Amino acid sequence: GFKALIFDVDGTLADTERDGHRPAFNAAFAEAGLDWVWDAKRYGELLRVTGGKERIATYIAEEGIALDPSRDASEVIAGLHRAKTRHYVALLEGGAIPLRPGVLRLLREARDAGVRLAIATTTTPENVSVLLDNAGEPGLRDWFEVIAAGDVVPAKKPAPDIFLLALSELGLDASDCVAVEDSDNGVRSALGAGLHALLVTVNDYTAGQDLSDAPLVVDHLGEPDRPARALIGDLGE
Ligand code: XBP
Ligand code: MG
Repeated sequence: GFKALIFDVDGTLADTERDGHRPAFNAAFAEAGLDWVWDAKRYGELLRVTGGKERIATYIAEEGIALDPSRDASEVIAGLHRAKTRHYVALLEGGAIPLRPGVLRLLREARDAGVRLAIATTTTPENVSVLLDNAGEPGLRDWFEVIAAGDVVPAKKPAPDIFLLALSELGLDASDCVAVEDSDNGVRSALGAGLHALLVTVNDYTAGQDLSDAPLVVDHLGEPDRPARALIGDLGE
């Protein structure tokens, strides 16, 4: 049987993008005195770029925004991004974003069955901690043996690096693991790492993406008549 589940975070464990990351970016821009506002639609376009700093850099380039030439652009972006993380953490500490339906059940069933749990995400490590610590299940963060997150690898998704790191920290082969993702970038990353047992649970931002390379795509993990365990059975266990 499968020995571990490796989860993406944003869009998979929780719908963090539209009402979590997006307003946090906007708050950071406003705080810096910038008139940049990312509405839900524009943010959806910008989501094709993973990583908050990378997303800000893409926006600046696409809008043709001229930054203060006396300051290093990557420093400016890093400063905005630090502020964004601060706003995001504050928002989630207030319990703004719950886990998606079925997620906690799947985690609990896997854990009870001795299946190991890991995370492979593009997001900043603090963002993972604050989500798990405010999900209504005390100690949830410790259920995850491996949390691979953010800038610890040279290339973010769709590159396979972060899944490869999670696999190496687990000490498992890709064929022993199931990946759970929500997006086209995540699918490319997981498949690139050799994770062919791949469950995709779409959300409003990713439902229209080309996910045809994924073996199993569902709307959410919460179908009462079809528990997540049965879905994973469909992946060939
Ligand atoms: C998630 C992301 C992240 C978040 C913001 O992608 O792209 O950038 O939007 O995180 P995935 P940071 O779910 O494919 O890992 O601002 O902390 O980078
Ligand atoms: Mg995601």
